[in-house]
Amino acid sequence: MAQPPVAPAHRHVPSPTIHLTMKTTKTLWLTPVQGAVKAALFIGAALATRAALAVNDLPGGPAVNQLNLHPPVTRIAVEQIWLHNFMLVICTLIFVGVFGVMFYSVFKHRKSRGARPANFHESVTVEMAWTIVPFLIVIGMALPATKVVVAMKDTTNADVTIKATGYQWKWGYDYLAGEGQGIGFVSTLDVAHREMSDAGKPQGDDYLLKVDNPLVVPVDRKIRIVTTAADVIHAWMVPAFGVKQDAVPGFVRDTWFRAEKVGDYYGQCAELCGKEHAYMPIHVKVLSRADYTAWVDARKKEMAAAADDPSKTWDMPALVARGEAVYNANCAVCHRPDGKGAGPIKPLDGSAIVRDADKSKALAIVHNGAGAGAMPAWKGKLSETEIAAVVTFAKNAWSNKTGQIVQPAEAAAAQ
Ligand code: HEC
Ligand SMILES: [Cu+2]
Repeated sequence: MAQPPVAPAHRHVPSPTIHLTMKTTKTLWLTPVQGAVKAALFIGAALATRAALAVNDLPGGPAVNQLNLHPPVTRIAVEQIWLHNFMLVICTLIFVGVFGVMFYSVFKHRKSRGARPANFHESVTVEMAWTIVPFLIVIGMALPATKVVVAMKDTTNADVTIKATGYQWKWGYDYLAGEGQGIGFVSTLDVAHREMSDAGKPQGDDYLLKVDNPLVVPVDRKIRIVTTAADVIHAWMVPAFGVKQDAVPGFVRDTWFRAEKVGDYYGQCAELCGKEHAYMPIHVKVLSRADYTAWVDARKKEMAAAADDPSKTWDMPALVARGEAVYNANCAVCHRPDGKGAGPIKPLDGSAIVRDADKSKALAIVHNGAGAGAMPAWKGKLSETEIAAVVTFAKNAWSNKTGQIVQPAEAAAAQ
């Protein structure tokens, strides 16, 4: 598969404001004078826009002038923040200690005061100390960090498993296991936000973070996210959950979270993936368990209705593909994957009934069965769309190249 050129991968998470300024700074590559004028204009404009834009904190997303990490909603995020502070304190103590001793020594023992260098080469005590002390500090940092990393990687016993596929430039979500299994959809940036961006007129607190279909998950349940990508490397990141996992084409990676609070949480693709990297946000909606069940039911009904609308007119490739899946799931046990059948099970490959231009012949057998029940009746067990699909498949598979297509409406009429 030809892949579009990708800029060198480095972690870069644009915030809405950074995105704005990046767009504008492009105009600064001009002559120095022009540049200075433009820069002055730009700063003025930026200040004016700042004043004009009434941006508020986005709960579950970025805050205005945010300095610290996001408020945590999972145990892992809490631990990460603790680790961050813990390391910061250790580093600060070392910094103050080392620079304190250094500056004190430089000042106290300077040459102008007649200091003479001491000689403590090959002091076993000092050498032992400066080997063992840093070693103990590193161990002291590595132990708690390892504990958290191991917990982050433990994706076992998930209640719901969802595959997140990165595309240029959107996310695909497929519920692979657990409540909601079978649900799948694509999540893209809200069109209005795209238009605001094109017009250079950002608005609202969720600018470039609003999607058409948010990922929906239940609260207090372990959600395993399996990441992969269809084109280039992306990364699935939701800071409030303390989750960031690369989505690599041809590979499967996983991560998990257990959100402890109902609400909306936002993230972005966190691996530079091309020109619209900033336009593939992540919106996770955490619902109560009851609301989640209701959402799953509604979504399933919608999907069933969309999938098997008996009045829908299909094209040949789509119907054959659907039919092949139906065949493999229901018919191949008896008629074999190659359509040759075996013993009393008549072959479909080359069958006169299957090839007959009168479509009702094959439809009648599939609807009602044959051979006194040896060939089961499928009416009611498969939808008319599935029956139309599998008959179309049989009519065009193997050596049966009839070119005939059976629409769901024809199958329904033939019952
Ligand atoms: C339990 C085994 C079994 C399964 C499952 C099965 N069939 Fe059959 N099928 C048979 C048998 C046995 C016959 C022959 C019946 C007879 O004696 O006329 C047959 C006959 C047929 C025929 C007529 C072939 C001919 O030339 O007479 C068609 C068409 C057909 N099956 C389609 C299907 C399709 C489509 C499915 C899946 C939706 C399917 N069958 C699933 C056992 C099965
Ligand atoms: Cu991406």
